Amino acid sequence: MSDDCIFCSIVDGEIPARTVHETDDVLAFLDANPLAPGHTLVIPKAHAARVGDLDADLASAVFDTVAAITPEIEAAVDADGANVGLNDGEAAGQEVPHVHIHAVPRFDGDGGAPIHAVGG
Ligand code: IU
Repeated sequence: MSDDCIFCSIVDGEIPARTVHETDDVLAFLDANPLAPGHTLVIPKAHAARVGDLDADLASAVFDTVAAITPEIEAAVDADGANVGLNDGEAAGQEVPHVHIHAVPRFDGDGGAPIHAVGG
């Protein structure tokens, strides 16, 4: 828990969020400003600002959750794919300094950009 961290407040239930999936170590919830229906954030419950702050076990747990739920999210919103990505550091567009992986459902012909086009 880190004071003044909005995602820690979500983990603690002080700020409401729509939980998609939860384990002892990981929480997945719907993004408050979704880029697409079903846009989900997957976070470690323990505070870690940057991806390099995660120990190996927690990094595995976070990615295991991403791998498990992304197909389920796609099915739930009838998507054709998903962008799965992480902005690491302010320079990379990280707005909330608590590690989070985005799973953004994508739809054939939706006109969005793939991750490799971000900033390009
Ligand atoms: P970023 O990778 O740090 O730029 O993404 C932050 C995301 O957190 C962004 O998609 C916001 O919509 C989302 N978010 C949220 O879901 N709930 C909040 O209270 C806040 C941000 I602040």
